[in-house]
Amino acid sequence: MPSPDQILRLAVVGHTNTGKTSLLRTLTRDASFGKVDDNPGTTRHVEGARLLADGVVLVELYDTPGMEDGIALLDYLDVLAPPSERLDGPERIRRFLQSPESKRRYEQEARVLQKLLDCDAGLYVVDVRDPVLGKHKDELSILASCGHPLLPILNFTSSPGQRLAAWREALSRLGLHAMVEFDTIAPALDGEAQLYDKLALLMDQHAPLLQTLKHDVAEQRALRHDDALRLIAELLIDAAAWRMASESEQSALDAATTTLRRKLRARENACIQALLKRYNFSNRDFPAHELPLEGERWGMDLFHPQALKDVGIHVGKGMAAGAMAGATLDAFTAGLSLGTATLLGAAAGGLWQGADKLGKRMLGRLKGYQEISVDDAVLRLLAVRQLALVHALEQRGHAAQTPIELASEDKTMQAWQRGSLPDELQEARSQPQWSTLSEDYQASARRNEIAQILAAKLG
Ligand SMILES: Nc1nc2c(ncn2[C@@H]2O[C@H](COP(=O)(O)OP(=O)(O)OP(=O)(O)O)[C@@H](O)[C@H]2O)c(=O)[nH]1
Ligand SMILES: [Mg+2]
Repeated sequence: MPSPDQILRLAVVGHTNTGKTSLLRTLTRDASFGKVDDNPGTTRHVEGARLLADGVVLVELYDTPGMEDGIALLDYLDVLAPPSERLDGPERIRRFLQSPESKRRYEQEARVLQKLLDCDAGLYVVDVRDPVLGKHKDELSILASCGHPLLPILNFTSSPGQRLAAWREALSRLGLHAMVEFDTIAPALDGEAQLYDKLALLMDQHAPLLQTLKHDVAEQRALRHDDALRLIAELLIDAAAWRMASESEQSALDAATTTLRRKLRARENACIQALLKRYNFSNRDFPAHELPLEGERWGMDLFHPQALKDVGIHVGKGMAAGAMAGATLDAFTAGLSLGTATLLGAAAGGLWQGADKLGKRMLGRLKGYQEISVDDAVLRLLAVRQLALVHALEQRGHAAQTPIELASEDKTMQAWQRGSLPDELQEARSQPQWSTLSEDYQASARRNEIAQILAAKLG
């Protein structure tokens, strides 16, 4: 475990309202960190957070209040410590921190400068939509006086109206040549890696620690991805394997279909919750799925033809809206891929090993039963929707405020929109006991193996 002096301490600084608190949220994957708001002056005090790898604290990050009036502060510093005195940067800042104005007019700025002095380096957050003004230059020159490396973080790079080139030039003129584009709402997949690499260039004594952090971030990302695909594979197996027996009268079939839909919606919801949790997001990030029954968001309902069309799945006649939409009716075979006649004959002769589970009374009435299972189109919808969700979660920074919108034009999703369903799902179809939705659910090595293969195919 590194001793406290081996922990890298970073102050997140910058003009007010540039996304400093947002950066902390995204780097810590914690959407509840601090307070984020459209108005300037939101953060009033320094607040810390930690970055860990393997349970070991590597970095302490400090959120600070925004700088507001760099021009006036620089003038004040020139009065307090005139150039003729030849004080160096940190000496000038220390003199300011002992001055009465540091407790009054410049209280916010004093908190920032004190924190930056205490830290090893600063991350200077820039809103690249802002024009480069004198106040920015003055505040940068004050921050640079603290004598620590400053890495500019160019934020809002995915927003329209940016002045990236102007900022790059202005920063270089102030001697800041290393900088990194990092949009806190939609960071590039390798955004953190770039940030830690650039930082390592500025402070080579901390390079090994930053390497460790960078590798851990990549490893965690890969683990999350694998876990997510496994969650989806489990959902698909549960859905594909599931078979419900129903008497053949229409009213019984309708009732069974209603049950099938209700339970499958709940099962999809459980998968969505698990995915959100795995990526450290919450229902607030994806409210669209919360109204899966009738109502204005019918487009999200698993069994509504519109939901299929929305994600590019061809809707056959069977999926026309109606009482049985989304369910497939079969002669009763308990999922075995035997001809019905063979099965019924075997069952009547007591040879079929599933007979015990069904009970003697039922056996006599086998012919009067039908099986309901989940339609292929619904399996496709389940797959496409979860894949689209994972895609969105992987692109999303924890600073994001607007709800997730699913898009379904990814390559992996295309295979699920058209093409044949994977063999693994066909196999699951004939194994009703593989569905955790079934009362007869049984864990098995083969199911586990199939889930693994399916997860790999989803990737
Ligand atoms: N579109 C977009 N919005 C962002 C981005 N970063 C921050 N915001 C928004 O900008 C506003 C300010 O973000 P904060 O994180 O509160 O900024 P801050 O620098 O901590 O602000 P103060 O504490 O007031 O100095 C919020 O409404 C954020 O949601 C970004 O990369 N893209
Ligand atoms: Mg803030």
